[in-house]
Amino acid sequence: MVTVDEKLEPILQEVLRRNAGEHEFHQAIREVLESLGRVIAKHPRYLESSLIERLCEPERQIIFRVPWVDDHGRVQINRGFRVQFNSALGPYKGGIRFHPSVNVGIIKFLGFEQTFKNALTGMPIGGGKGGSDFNPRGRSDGEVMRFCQSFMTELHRHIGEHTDVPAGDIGVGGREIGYMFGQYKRLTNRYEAGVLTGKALFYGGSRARTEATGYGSTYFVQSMLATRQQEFEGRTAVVSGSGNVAIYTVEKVQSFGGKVVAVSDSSGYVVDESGIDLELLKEIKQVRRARISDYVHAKGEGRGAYFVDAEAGSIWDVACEVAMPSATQNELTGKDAKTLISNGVIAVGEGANMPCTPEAVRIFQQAGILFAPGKAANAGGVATSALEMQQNASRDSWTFEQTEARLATIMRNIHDTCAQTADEYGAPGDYVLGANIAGFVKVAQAMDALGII
Ligand code: NDP
Ligand code: 2IT
Repeated sequence: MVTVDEKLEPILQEVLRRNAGEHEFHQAIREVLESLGRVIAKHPRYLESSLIERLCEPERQIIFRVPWVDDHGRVQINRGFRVQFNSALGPYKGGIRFHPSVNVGIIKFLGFEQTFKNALTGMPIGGGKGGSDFNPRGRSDGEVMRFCQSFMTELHRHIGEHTDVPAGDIGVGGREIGYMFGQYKRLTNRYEAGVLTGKALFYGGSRARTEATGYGSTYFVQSMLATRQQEFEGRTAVVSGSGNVAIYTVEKVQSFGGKVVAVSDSSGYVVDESGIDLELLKEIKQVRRARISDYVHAKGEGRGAYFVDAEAGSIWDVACEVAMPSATQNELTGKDAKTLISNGVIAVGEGANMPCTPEAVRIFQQAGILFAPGKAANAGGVATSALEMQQNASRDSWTFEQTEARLATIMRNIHDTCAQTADEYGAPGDYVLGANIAGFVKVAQAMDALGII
């Protein structure tokens, strides 16, 4: 049973007290503090100057009203958030999430995780996250545009290429980034390409950014498998979700010779024993913006694909050797972990942020399953965002091959850093500990050097 070191326990208790009810934030903090006992034993100076307490407190939290008018002329009001968590290593950097479940605790957990993730990339970026409880599902393009414009009308005062650089996350893709960039440009009268990443190629986006998170998490799992002389070739995989991260995970796993047999959305999951048809998946999700069950109808009844409603079962009931949870937080429970293990899973790579519950992580690790935590495995997205910022700053545009090669190198380096750090701190193979410690040390060193700010 992992516990928090007794010297860190008061810090945890204070965070729980001061951020009451923010369960996801508590979960993320607890997981990192569980790893830091070994660091403070080796480097007690990190207990000085309340460095860890400062690291757990966002530098700035902005909450604002987002009023907009729907297609029926009715006024709608949402809540907008931007949590600027830590800027010791560079401007705040992290996505924007539009989902009805968004609240300040969720944005804080994401901003906290982002700080360590961004440090692991080795790029000069701090951590932040934003979003709104706006639900884009079923909204027209016009409604989404008006919402994005209203959201940016407030957000624009707080961001900038040297201040804070948002990007996409759940519910925010190329369309939303375009609307937000347009409004930022209009409000500031500046063509400041580096203020947002995830832009389309024709106005300053980077090749391979769209693919980067899913490709990156697949590269990470490939490196993990290689430590046991294993590979994707010939293995079955299950990828939850069917959004940006999931789709490009399916694409990369397939290119490595793996067979993805199931994908999902919040309504349920689809199993296709012959392997998910990637082009059909893209057509359903990216072009039609439809539900995953439509995959079965589009493929044709009796052609080996079937749909299971979310009420009737979990995607993790589907047998596989590699599991890549790529939808949302806490989507894979302890019970799911046990099912996956009894069905023969050998590796789990978190494409989403914190998709496995703490109990699930413990069960995988105790069973000796290769387990890649999200803050390491899904860092390819933000790393490629930083490459987009580089291209914007130099007014350059790299080829797909060049950009993907950089991504592959970055992912290999993150893998090796996590593995070596775990070795160094006496926990070989523990990528959770490796990622938390390596990320923490980078941020802590910078904070230490900058004085008490
Ligand atoms: P998308 O909006 O493109 O896709 C999200 C997918 O997850 C959809 O299939 C969605 O189903 C499903 N999903 C979302 N919320 C829930 C829920 N509460 N229950 C069940 N299913 C849900 O988002 P992304 O692919 O961009 O993000 C997926 C995950 O990856 C998130 O955790 C995000 O933070 C993380 N991530 C994203 C990065 C990026 O570059 N985009 C980078 C690093 C991490 P439905 O359509 O039915 O809601
Ligand atoms: O969680 C994440 O790393 C993202 N949503 C991507 C952030 C970014 O700035 O590209």
